Amino acid sequence: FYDPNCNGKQVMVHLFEWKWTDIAAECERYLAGAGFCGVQVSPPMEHVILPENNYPWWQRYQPVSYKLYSRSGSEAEFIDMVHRCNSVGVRIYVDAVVNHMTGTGRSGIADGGSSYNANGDARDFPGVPYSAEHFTPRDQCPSGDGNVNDYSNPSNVRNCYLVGLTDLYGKLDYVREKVAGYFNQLIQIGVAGIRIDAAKHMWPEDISATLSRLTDLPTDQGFPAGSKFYVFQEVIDQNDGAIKVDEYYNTGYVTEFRYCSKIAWGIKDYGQLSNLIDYGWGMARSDRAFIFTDNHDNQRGHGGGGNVITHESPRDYKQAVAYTLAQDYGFTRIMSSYYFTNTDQGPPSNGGYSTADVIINGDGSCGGGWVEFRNAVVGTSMENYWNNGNAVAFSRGNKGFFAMAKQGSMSESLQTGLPAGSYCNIIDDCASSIQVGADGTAQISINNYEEPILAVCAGGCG
Ligand code: LAG
Ligand code: CA
Repeated sequence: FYDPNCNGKQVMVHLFEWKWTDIAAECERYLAGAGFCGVQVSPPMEHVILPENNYPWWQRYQPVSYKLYSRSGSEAEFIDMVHRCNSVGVRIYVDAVVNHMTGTGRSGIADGGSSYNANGDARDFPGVPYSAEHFTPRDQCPSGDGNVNDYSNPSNVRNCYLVGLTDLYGKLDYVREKVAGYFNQLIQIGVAGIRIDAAKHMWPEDISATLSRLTDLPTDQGFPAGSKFYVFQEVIDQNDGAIKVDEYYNTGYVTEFRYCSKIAWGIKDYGQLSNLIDYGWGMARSDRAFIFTDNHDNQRGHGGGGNVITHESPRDYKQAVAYTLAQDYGFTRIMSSYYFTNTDQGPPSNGGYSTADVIINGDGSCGGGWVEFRNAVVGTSMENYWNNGNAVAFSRGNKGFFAMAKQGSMSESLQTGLPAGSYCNIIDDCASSIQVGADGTAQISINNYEEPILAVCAGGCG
């Protein structure tokens, strides 16, 4: 569960709420050439539809069945996307919502045609099918109202209803079989892995028992024989409760939310960048840490929110994402979302429920240089680390060098770790370059307020 199945590439992008047809085109148009490992897609299963809330993005976190029919498109469109992305070497990772089904008190018919009823004691999801006996019995949940409300007690966190969502009883073979059936269906199509939503609210042994039922990835979609599903688990551990990321190491990577806080502090105060990764604070080991500057929840103040840097402060955001991709910790994901003024707002629409097409500007902007840098320096560690509180620089072995200046300018003679020669800066498309002398040092100058960053690779990054 630890190999993302993309030939050693290092960066995933979350195309939040994008439609399958748009993602397929994006794989072919841009992501393949820019060196992306793959795409995290929004939950593809059938979900509730909530006109009364103006079709919020979070309706997709309330499953009705595992039929592949969602706001992003039909099953046929999903399969076409996976196949087209695989054929240009870009993998698809599904956001898997399997801790729960819909909220209590909800009933109706979803877009794929399946009915659901979670009114009162009813727990009817005939599209799977699940019924009342497949949900966590009330006596297993130690909270007064049946909802999660005590993060110091694992039984409360894992057996009670998360924000009123009907909690699947993952102990049952029947539930494990159904969830594994969903995953095996994805595998057969050629999906390379999953994010397990709300994994913190699931028992690690239930996840493990479910994953033990999975088949290998299909060779006809370009996976070497014996390839396994890649798994990253959403565990929000901010040292604020009983559940720790290391309980989930046996079943894959874990989301490291402390990194979001750390990089935000580091960009505010460059001095902090020197101790970004704090194992004493419980941060996940590097080969289990799944990291990001922000995610779909915390950029909206959902999922507990937090002090994170988002697109709302573009200059800081560029620095945070650049640093994240240049340093050597964890597996990285970047975020591509949509503009919003309200934290519940769904994606741009054609009116009502129908999601608008993504429009690609003529210049195709959004530089791929960072992804290429991270791929080019894979397997090297950070060396020659230098930080004066206003500017920071380091090498990645003898393959790459990175520098960033908080105020927009710096000029310093630094050890680059690179062989002698001239290297061009990927950030300004090689308009500037550095000259490395026989002793490995170079004069590092930055003069760019908006993008105060420099990165070079031995042999070029691309
Ligand atoms: C997650 N990780 O553990 C997702 O990343 C997060 O986006 C999901 O919550 C959550 N778990 C459940 O999958 C989102 C929204 C919630 C929303 C929920 C279900 O952040 O606000 O809850 O999805 O759609 C909504 C209402 C609640 C209501 C609940 C049940 O906001 O007030 O109680 O639905 O009806
Ligand atoms: Ca649970």
